[in-house]
Amino acid sequence: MENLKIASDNYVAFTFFIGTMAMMAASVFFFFELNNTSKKWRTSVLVSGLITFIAAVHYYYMRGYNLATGESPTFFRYVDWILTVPLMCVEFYLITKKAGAKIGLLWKLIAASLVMLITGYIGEVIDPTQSVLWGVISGAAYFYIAYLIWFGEVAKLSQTAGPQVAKATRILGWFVLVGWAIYPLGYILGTEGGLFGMKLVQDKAAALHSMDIVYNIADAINKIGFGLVIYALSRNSED
Ligand SMILES: *C/C=C(C)/C=C/C=C(C)/C=C/C1=C(C)CCCC1(C)C
Repeated sequence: MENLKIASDNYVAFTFFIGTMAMMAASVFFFFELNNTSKKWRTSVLVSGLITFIAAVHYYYMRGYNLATGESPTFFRYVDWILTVPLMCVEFYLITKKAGAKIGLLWKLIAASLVMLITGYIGEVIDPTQSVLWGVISGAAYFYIAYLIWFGEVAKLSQTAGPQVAKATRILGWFVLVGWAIYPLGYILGTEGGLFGMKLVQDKAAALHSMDIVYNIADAINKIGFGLVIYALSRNSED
């Protein structure tokens, strides 16, 4: 049992614990607010709740895994991302749907996010000697998503969907551009043979631990904050 107790200086385990609680609380909030949400926005707020709920379940598991093994739960992070990131892409489709977004846009966003995450996993876990190549492919898919949101179809549709949707899309665009950029940075710093790889990182275990803390904080902002922007939109939009 000794190593299943969170030591007061174990910040990795502590942020996994706080992450679990925060994701759970956010899910309860989004689900309970569904009743007071207009029909037009109900699916969007529901998806916000699903994103934090899926994360809560993964965080609960990752917290236990990390305490029991002391290791970084890379595999379950990717499982969590592969379920939640496409759902975040679904949000962009849902909020621009009223302005005429086609189902093709939804598939483009989902496909790009899957390419980004699957190639990232290959580079991080399966084929780390080629991590630069896989990272570049993954990065290209990431920039494609950012492009669609900032300059492409999502941006154009959000302009015709009214000022509230346009504003929300811009804020969510910052989440994608800045909030999501934390993850490729972690990849670059932590992956063996990565751009800086072992040159910059002397102590791989310590690097993975600080990466976990950064990821845990980033996830809370990117998932709960993202959902709250959608929630605010559901309250502010006149129609
Ligand atoms: C809630 C979780 C989120 C928003 C996770 C997002 C993850 C990414 C944007 C990951 C991107 C990556 C690259 C762009 C290149 C290197 C490999 C990844 C998968 C870390």
